[in-house]
Amino acid sequence: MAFFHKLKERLFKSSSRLGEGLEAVVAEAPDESPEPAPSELPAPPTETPAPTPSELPPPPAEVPTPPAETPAGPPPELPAPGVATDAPLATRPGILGRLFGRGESAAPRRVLDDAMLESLEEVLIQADMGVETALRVTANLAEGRMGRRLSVPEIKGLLADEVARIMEPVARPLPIYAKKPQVVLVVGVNGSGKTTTIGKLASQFRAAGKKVVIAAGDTFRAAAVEQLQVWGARAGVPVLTAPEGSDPASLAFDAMDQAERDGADLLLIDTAGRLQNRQDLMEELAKIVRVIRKKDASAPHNTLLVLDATTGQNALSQVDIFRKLADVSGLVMTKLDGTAKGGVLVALADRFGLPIHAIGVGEQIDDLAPFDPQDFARALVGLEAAGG
Ligand SMILES: Nc1nc2c(ncn2[C@@H]2O[C@H](COP(=O)(O)OP(=O)(O)O)[C@@H](O)[C@H]2O)c(=O)[nH]1
Ligand SMILES: [Mg+2]
Repeated sequence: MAFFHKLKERLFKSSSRLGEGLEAVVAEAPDESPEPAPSELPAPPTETPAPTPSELPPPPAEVPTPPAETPAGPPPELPAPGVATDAPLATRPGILGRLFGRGESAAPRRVLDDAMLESLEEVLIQADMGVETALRVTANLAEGRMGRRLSVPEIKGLLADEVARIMEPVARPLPIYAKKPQVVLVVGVNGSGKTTTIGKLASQFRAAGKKVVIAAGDTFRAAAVEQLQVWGARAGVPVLTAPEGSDPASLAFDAMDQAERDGADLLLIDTAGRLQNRQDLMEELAKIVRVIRKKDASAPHNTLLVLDATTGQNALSQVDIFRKLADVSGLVMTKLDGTAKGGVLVALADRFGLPIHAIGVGEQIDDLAPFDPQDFARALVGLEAAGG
């Protein structure tokens, strides 16, 4: 849990922006129901009627279609009043149970209607979740809950569930193979955090007892090579360099040699990220791949695309571009600390389904964490860690 607190703290900008947005949405119409109604009671886990009949959509709309995630079987019969028809998420114990169970009824509430849904969408879009994903998340949240009166903590819990559900399938640590050396090619635009991430990865794998070699394949800037040497020294990992302006592919070839000779477990290859000249970059990456395949036809075993969270929606087009340039096998998202754009990671997961291996939350060597969807989702919406 220690890391979660750091993450929560670091993701504070996203969290507070999203949290404030939600408070504002609920405050827009804190209590629309003139008279007390059954739904005033905390936690009715049923499709009980909303405060006033006029606020209900026509009955068929209450159970529009079977939820997408339960395609089996024929469409359900219209439920008898009071019969639970909640989507699976709503029946999850834990978060909701805890929220409802703890006198949260005093919190301001707002009836979930179309206007409120639209406002929620807006808040999610502001958090860089992207229009498509924001619409999907709010639609799932609304499923079976139209007309209910929701508080901010309840909405946060529901949002966190939805976000976690999108993120869970893509949360996978960098796979480690028996293959020696396992070749990891690291790509991404300039400044996205490739070199820093390589330093952090090298340090963590080294600490886990792996033998690591780094190839400073960004030969365009002498500064990039020096930076990597500093990281290598910190991590206690050898860094192979070549003179400024030399061919990165031949460096990669030499690095393969050395990694094989040393019996290294991992070879991390840094690359330049000059997107200004896409054709050059494509040829450069293709040549690196061609050359390392002369040594090992199955290499590179991973192609990591490093994305900078502060670029927001632009990260989506970077994935599109780099998937054309290289066979991207997974993502690392850096700079999630201090950005209000962390929601873009949800959009990425939703749109591409590429594995998210790790996230960067700072510039220090320890500031790279495995991606935990639950913690991320809760931090993003501004909730405490699950279980305390
Ligand atoms: N705050 C923060 N800064 C980062 C993170 N990762 C990298 N950086 C910084 O981003 C800048 C660019 O990183 P660098 O690794 O040189 O990017 P590259 O051009 O892709 O190799 C450097 O100043 C890094 O310290 C992160 O997770 N959080
Ligand atoms: Mg670099």
